[in-house]
Amino acid sequence: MKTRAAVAFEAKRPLEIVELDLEGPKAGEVLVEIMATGICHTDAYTLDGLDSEGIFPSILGHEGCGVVREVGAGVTSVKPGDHVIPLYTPECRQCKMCLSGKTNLCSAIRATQGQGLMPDGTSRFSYKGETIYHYMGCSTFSNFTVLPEIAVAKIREDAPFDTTCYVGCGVTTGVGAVTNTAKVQPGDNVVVFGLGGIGLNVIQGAKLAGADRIVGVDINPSKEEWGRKFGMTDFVNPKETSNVVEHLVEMLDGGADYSFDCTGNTDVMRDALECCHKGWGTSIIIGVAEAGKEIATRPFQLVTGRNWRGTAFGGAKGRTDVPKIVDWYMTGKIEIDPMITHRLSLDEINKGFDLMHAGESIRAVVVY
Ligand code: NAD
Ligand code: AHE
Ligand code: ZN
Repeated sequence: MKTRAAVAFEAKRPLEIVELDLEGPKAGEVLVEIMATGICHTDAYTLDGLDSEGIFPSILGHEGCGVVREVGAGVTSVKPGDHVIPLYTPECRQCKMCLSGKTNLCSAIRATQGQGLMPDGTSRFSYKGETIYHYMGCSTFSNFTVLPEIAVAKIREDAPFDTTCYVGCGVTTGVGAVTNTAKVQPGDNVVVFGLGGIGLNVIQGAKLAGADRIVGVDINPSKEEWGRKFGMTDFVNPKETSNVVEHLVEMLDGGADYSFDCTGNTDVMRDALECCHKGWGTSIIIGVAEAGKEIATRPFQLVTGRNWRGTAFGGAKGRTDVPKIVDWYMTGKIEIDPMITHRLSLDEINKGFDLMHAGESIRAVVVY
């Protein structure tokens, strides 16, 4: 079949909207009509050539929501008409990682996913006979995409596509980092670095968990108002303080119980660790750093009881947890609507990247 898609033909070049060929689903796969997709900073990072796994030409996008239109042989968990969210972290429930009970990092198809291919080692997309690669196993910047059955979460049908797509990455990552990874407890003090599409969801997760002080840190002063909307109690602009770590440690009587990096900047990651409370403070890395970047601190920071951890997709097990997060949204436990700042057509998708880089959007969503 044919599908319209925004193709990343090369790094650092705007996406091009073209009509592609898409092969139907093979055994264990499903064809999904994507109804809406968010633009996450990770898409920009890959398009900017900063991803060590970046492959071109490819179809980016990993924060979508849509409807199953066809299923391949042997598919039993979803059927045509089901509403689904594609999962860049699938959940096979059979691999060592899934069975460990210790992680959401399913390993069933990670190797081929990282090569831009379906689990059988081939791509379903082509343009003028040339292979176009998949991205993060999702490729939601295509109106139709093919996904392995283990990489879709079935969700309720009354959830609107143009907001619920955000659960496919940003909402689950931010809220899950607090509830699944850090397991923030009532009364804990939290510091969030970077108040964008992920950081604001960390803030709303921290509020949900009953955190006491929720301190937001951002170099963009317009983010103060955004943070306060979702439960931030204090704001710090690092440009207005000579030493942000000392400032935070003093402000929180010794430091944060939990801090979160939502910037992808390795210098910020160091500050996030070092503003944690001696003896127990834990810093969670969410931000994705440029290829070749490394983190550093004095080992003494860890010797004296601070902990450094990371999280992917907020520690969520996609097929199990994503439908629950959609329920949280639909019942008002968490908010999404105010964070969807822009709705665009597929033809306008490059504007969504510009808005993100200018710090003007929280989430720009492409509605097909
Ligand atoms: P975004 O562009 O919406 O937000 C980034 C925010 O960080 C902005 O508000 C910006 O002003 C702020 N910022 C930039 N430099 C800063 C600095 N030096 N100090 C303080 N604040 C600073 O991006 P996003 O969509 O929220 O994504 C944030 C990061 O999380 C990205 O690196 C993205 O790739 C990553 N991410 C990781 C996961 C995961 O599973 N681990 C999931 C989604 C996104
Ligand atoms: N490809 C990069 C790593 C990118 C990365 O860490 N991705 C996160 C999700 S970001 C979503 O916006 C993730 O899930 N990581 C776990 C995994 O298995 O990829 C690189 O450095 O090579
Ligand atoms: Zn993302």
